[in-house]
Amino acid sequence: MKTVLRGGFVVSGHSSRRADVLIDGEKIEKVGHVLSDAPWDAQVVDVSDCYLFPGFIDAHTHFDLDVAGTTTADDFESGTRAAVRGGTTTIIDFACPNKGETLAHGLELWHKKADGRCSCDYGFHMTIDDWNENIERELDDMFAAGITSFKMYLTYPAMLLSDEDIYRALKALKLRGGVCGFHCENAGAIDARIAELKASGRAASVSSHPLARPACLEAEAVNRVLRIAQAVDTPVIIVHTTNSEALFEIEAARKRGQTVYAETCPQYLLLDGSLYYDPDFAIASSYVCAPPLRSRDDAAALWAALRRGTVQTVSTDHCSFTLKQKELGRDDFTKIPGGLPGVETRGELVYTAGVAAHKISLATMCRALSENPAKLYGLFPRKGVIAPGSDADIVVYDPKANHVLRGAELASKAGYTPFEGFETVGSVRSVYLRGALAVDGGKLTGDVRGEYLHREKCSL
Ligand code: DUC
Ligand code: ZN
Repeated sequence: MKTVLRGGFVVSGHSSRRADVLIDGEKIEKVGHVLSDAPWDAQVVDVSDCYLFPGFIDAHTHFDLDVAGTTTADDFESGTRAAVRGGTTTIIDFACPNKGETLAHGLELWHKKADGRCSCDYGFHMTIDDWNENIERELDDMFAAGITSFKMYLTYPAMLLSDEDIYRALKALKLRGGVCGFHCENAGAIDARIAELKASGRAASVSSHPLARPACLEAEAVNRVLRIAQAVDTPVIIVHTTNSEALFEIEAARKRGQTVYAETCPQYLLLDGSLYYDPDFAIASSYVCAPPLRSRDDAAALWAALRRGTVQTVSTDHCSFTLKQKELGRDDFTKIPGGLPGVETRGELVYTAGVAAHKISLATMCRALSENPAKLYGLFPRKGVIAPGSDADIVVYDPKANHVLRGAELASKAGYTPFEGFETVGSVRSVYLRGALAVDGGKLTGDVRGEYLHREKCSL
């Protein structure tokens, strides 16, 4: 079955141009003036005045994850339904074995959680939260299983690695051509500040959360990881970058010749830390995530960094909890499960606050949401571009179909959105996943299945 998307603007990482797209089965066959090449029975879909983006890739999700004695509201079923509804045709989730478990066990567990349940294509990064010779040996199996990217944490006792282990793990990854993302926050100083805040009677206050985790302690951890990476002489990825001090460290490393990739998320671009001071616990706690939301100046610095390419990707860190789950921390801010829903709203938020507000170009949005994650995580050119031979993963974005975001109307099981009442410029009209219509008129068709993606090495 062939389909022609007729009359839209095809967006790429460097330009956008009016062109038709001919889809044959799961693949894109031609981009340009294609009607003369299409068979008489091809389905012609009018997408005039819409932007056609390569399917968005969200390289940072946490579905079906146990956190702080509870489990995320979204599993792979609801999480990927939410994803595809928002134009995300590929997610990469973090497989997460516990300390003491093998990577193979973590991978098997994540396949059990995801396989047969996904509405978009999916892959896994592997979390390294322990380091020894056995884990090093297992890395080869991970590459054979299509896992070429990893993650390490500089915070959280359950995940934390020592500088020595980070150094050794980075060396082992370098040998194999893997890339690693880092959650950068200084664990020890944060623990000390939590103890101080509790001792001063601020345990029940949500505003203690950002006070415990200031920007400088993120920047310290960014600097430490980058210096360790410098010693190993290997590229690294700084995930969910939130502030200008961290950006300063990233740019300093680039100036001395290091390859550093940086990610940020819509919540750090659009929201700010004043939300933690809302007197209503339900509202304030709904924004708790780590690292926390920062200042408006930091958000402005992130937009500028995205513009000049210091930040290359915008993912979501989707890690959703209901407001009831956030209640777990009513008396102790450290027990509020950390994380925000976001996988469903990223495209519309970045288009509205970025492109329509003239902060970034369409091409920059395309690079940050599609092309760069595809290259960074070994999916390009199968994903991340609308070109002959690529998967027909296409977002049809109607820039005139404004609407208001309402948590109650979203597919995520979080039941709320941190962007409640936000007026979008335009919306995701339809989404094709490998040529099949997954979203039609903003609604899930329900009959498209995602596949596991065996990823290659980084090509960014
Ligand atoms: N931060 C969060 O807020 N949630 C999940 C993991 C993380 O790093
Ligand atoms: Zn995360």
